[in-house]
Amino acid sequence: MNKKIILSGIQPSGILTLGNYLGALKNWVKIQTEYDCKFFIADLHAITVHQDPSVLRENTKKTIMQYIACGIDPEINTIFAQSHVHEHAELGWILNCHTYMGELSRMTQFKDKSHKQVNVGVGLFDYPVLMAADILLYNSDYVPVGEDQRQHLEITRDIAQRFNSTYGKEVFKIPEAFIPETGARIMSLQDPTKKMSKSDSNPMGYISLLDDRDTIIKKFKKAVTDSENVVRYSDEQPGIKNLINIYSAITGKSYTDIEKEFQGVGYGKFKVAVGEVVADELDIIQQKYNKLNSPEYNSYITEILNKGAEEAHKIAETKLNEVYDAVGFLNKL
Ligand code: AQP
Repeated sequence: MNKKIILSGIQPSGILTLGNYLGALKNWVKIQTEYDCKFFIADLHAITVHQDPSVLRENTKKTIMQYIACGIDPEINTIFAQSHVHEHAELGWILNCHTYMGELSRMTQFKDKSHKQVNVGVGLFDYPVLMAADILLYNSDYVPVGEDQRQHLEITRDIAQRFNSTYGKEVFKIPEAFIPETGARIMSLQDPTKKMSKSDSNPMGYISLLDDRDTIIKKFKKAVTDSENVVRYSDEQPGIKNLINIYSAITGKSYTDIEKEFQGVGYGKFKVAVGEVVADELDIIQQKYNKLNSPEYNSYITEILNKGAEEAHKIAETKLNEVYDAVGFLNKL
């Protein structure tokens, strides 16, 4: 039986965070045997804000190693770098011609990210169209999306439906959101109203997957909370709610069990407990990562990328040909 197709990616715009892990990677590991998964490194997306070229190259390699260290199995999944499959950019252009300025202007991620830039690049505005191309190239059935990406999936569906009806052909499969069982939105440790981001200018706001134990505990100890001193899962206590979410996502314990476990215990002890479970889980990932990061694994990583790009290209090429045909481009003979 054909497995349903899932596509997802992460930008190599820094070292991955606990947010990327709990919101994406940990869930990908759970679904990787049940679905036909394409996991890519979104390097074309990363340059929507300026990246230092040598850092980007390093981070791209590190991102693949982090995928594998987190448990993504290269034997059963297609893992590739987005820029290695040129059809992403090409389909992006075609879809640009089927997307309205007004639609893109409503995207909240653009509004949030453009505020942080002095000169706002067109790529940042156009990001959702490239994301639509990523998804539609592979006939994806499902796309795992957090709350932050839901709007982008909606616009992908709109563009795909518009394209199909314009040309009177079912060229694109209409993808659905895949809502993971767990994986709350992880917030910044310094401002629990903002999501945890790898490009945060304050490293105290995020836990990097490669932070050492002492740094992890220190960051949790300094996490911004409130003065209630009661471990309770409530919107009025966003800092504590975030820590409970993290503790729950790592241990699998329910919010009420966590509230009971830390009843009458001050925030100090709770924060250290959260830091400890996170450090334990990341320690296992870091051991695998360090092994992959040694020179003897260099060619292994290159092989995974080459194989992934080849597999992805085959599917993407077929879809792009269908698209070129639908819009009326002359066949190259
Ligand atoms: N804080 C988060 N909580 C839960 N899930 C998160 N994801 C990212 N941050 C959190 C999930 O990770 C996947 C994609 O990450 P991305 O790097 O491609 O884009 P992003 O969401 O913009 O991540 P960052 O870390 O905030 O990157 P920068 O700082 O470069 O913009 C998605 O599945 C997302 O839901």
